[in-house]
Amino acid sequence: MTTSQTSPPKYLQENTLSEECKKLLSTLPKEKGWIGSYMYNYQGCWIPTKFIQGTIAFQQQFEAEDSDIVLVTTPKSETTWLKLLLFPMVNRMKHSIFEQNHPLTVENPHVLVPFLEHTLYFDGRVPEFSSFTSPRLLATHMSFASRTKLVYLCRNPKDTFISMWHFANNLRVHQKDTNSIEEMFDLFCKGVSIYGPIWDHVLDYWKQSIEKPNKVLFLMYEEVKEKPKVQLQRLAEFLECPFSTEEENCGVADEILRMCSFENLSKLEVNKKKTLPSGEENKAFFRKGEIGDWKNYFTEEMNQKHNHIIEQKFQGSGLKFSYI
Ligand code: PPS
Repeated sequence: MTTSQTSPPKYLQENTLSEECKKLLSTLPKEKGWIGSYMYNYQGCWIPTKFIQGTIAFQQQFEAEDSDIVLVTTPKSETTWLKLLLFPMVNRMKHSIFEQNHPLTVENPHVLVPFLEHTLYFDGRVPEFSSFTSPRLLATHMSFASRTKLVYLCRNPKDTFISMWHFANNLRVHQKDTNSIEEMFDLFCKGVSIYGPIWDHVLDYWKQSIEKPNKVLFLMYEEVKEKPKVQLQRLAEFLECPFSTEEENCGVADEILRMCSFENLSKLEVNKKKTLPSGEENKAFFRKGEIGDWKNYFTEEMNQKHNHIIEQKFQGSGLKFSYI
């Protein structure tokens, strides 16, 4: 009798680590992983096993160019949306937003704006940058100090947690092994979330944006959602490519917002049917995109515990989250 075994999707395979990396992992604190087996605390940040090697390669080898634009988020803070908005905005001279086969209609935003540690340097590979045009649009979830322009997007941590919990369970479904909300909430509160602690991540970039306002733009998803056009114009000005009067008259900013809306993008064939080279289905990145979904899941006890942590961590920083 033969037993047929299907191999796990690529994003769950963890057997490609170098001996050197395995040795390093054996010295680091570890906790249960949200998606893969474990997460390791590397330089104060919780990183899934699979991404450690790429993280180190990115840190050691990446050479920034002055014109680079780097998008930074914690996972599930609306990274996809930021990539969606930035790509057509920055490339609007090359690809008119009104063009029929705009790259956004045929490619997933994570392919158009790749992650440094997850994709370009994945497994310690040497990336090929020759196909990139200037300015290079790159993304990271890492703590990263650079001389290039950084755009940081954060989202209220309650919705970020719910989004991460759903996403992780969705990806773990292949293992028939989903995580309970209680267990993951406890980890999240301890700071053990992917690239967490989330509070350190957010505070680091919040401070950088105050110290270097020309280099680091700090955006909040809830503010972008409330006044998208104002925030898109702010983004364009920060990146020194403001919309001209002619573009204003033609409705370029409005068209970017329409094109990048959840309703429009999630319906596209590429985002409904295709998968990323790393194996995740594109549709996993489009769930609801709403503010306040946490209310459908949090108990009063979870809410109070979370509020208390937020109060402690962000006290005196001047940073306030909007939950509704
Ligand atoms: S990742 O893995 O870090 O890149 O994921 P990330 O993109 O940060 O988080 C996914 C959430 O973003 C929502 N999303 C959008 N919201 C608004 N508009 C658009 N176009 C859009 N695209 C994706 C997605 O639904 C996830 O949020 P939740 O709350 O889970 O729905």
